[in-house]
Amino acid sequence: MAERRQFQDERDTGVITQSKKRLKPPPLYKVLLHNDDYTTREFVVMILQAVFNKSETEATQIMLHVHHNGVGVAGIYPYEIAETKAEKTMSWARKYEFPLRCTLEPETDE
Ligand code: TYC
Repeated sequence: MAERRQFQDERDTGVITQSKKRLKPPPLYKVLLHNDDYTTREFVVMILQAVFNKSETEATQIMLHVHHNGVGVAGIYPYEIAETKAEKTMSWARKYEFPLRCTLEPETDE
């Protein structure tokens, strides 16, 4: 019992020390949506709402930005979340046979 307690205490101390020393904000990635001539505007707006949790107004603004500028930011997240959202987007697009492209770009403070 005493041994187990000691182990527990040591482990807890280790964790606290580690987080104090090493906890840094995770590097962030932009999820970019690319324009094309075939994916419908409605589909892009749906993706922005369903995958990137945007309101209809915000989703429409982002879609139009991509339509006019060729590329735009759907959202900014830690790597694994960005990757999952990009995969979900491409998987939906493939299912509906749209050529919509979604890529990641490291976020750098400008
Ligand atoms: N250009 C498409 C059209 O006119 C709409 C579109 C917007 C497609 C954004 C892709 O990422 C995109 N139907």
